[in-house]
Amino acid sequence: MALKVGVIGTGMIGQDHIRRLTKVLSGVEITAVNDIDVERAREAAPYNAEVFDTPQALIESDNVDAIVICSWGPAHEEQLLACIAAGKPVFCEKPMVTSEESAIKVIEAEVAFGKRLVQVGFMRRFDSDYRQLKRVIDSGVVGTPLIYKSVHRNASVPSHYISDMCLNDTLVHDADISRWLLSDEIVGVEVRYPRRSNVGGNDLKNPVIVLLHMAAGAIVDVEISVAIQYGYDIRGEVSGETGVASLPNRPATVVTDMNGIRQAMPEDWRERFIEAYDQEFREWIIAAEQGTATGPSAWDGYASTLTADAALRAADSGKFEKIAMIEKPALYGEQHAMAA
Ligand code: NAD
Ligand code: ISE
Repeated sequence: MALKVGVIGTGMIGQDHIRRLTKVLSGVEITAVNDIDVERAREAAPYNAEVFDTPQALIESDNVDAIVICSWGPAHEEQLLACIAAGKPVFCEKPMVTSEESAIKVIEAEVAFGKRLVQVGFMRRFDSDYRQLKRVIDSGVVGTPLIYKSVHRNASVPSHYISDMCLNDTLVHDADISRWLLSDEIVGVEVRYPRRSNVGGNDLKNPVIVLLHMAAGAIVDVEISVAIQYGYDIRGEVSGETGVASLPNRPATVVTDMNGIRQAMPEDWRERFIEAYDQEFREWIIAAEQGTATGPSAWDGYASTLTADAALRAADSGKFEKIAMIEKPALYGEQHAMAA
């Protein structure tokens, strides 16, 4: 029998996930949708799905086995806690929540429930290129990782995107993938602003360079540029003691014409990570059918929230800002060594 899913938030990514859950993947059926914009929910609702007035009513419906949250970050805490209270598996888009206090509430609720229910939308972990890069790092072929360079370039961002979002919206992907690739925790953050780009409007402090200090001593150098115009450009390269391993260039048709020889870039995250999102949901469905969750956890959501908070502090202070984590509950596996 198909997994009955309710989707909360039917905006840009909500609609994309509805498309993949109805047209790409099997074993799943969307039975319910909700959005504070009721008209948008109605338009996005697949045939036969019920439009609910509130997230709470959707979560509690007997016709919903599992929930996908694609609302705005500040709404996630309440919706996640309601899913955990109902004992239903939930996929929640990043950022999991927007404060340390909220992240701890989610962790405490899940630990009290006694089983993982939450998967956070860090889709890079499901991308085949990142998975291959992790296999290479874990194999030891490049030696102990010393430096990781993470480049995160958006062609443009919407008008509501403000400077802080480079650090509390976009950076969370680089923070999560660095922790995952290096199997380590982030213990401190520095932020530097180079010369400001005049392209893109929004009066943005863009680009920004973030240094993530890992517990074992490696440093991650993140470039975030959100108005580079030419496409969505995501790069990653690890320098180890004895070698270097990088994400490959994505294959793309080579066009030759009077302007030269070139290959197109993906326009945005939907295109670049299309297979990763599909795989993320394949694995979510399998776990949700068993009443649980795998993949990026509430602990990972907590870690990226702490990094975003520290980055915002570092942007203000111009200094190294330390991160202190609570003890990792056994539900989320082993604690990585933390620096003193
Ligand atoms: P969006 O503004 O296009 O859509 C969000 C929708 O949620 C809107 O329709 C809004 O009306 C609805 N909403 C807001 N608060 C709500 C509430 N309390 N209850 C019900 N509905 C509510 O935004 P988006 O770009 O689709 O982003 C949604 C989430 O997905 C954000 O957290 C964002 O960071 C994340 N996101 C993740 C990725 C990724 O690559 N993983 C990409 C884009 C967006
Ligand atoms: C967006 O919300 C995402 O999650 C994208 O993956 C990221 O590249 C972009 O910067 C964010 O705004």
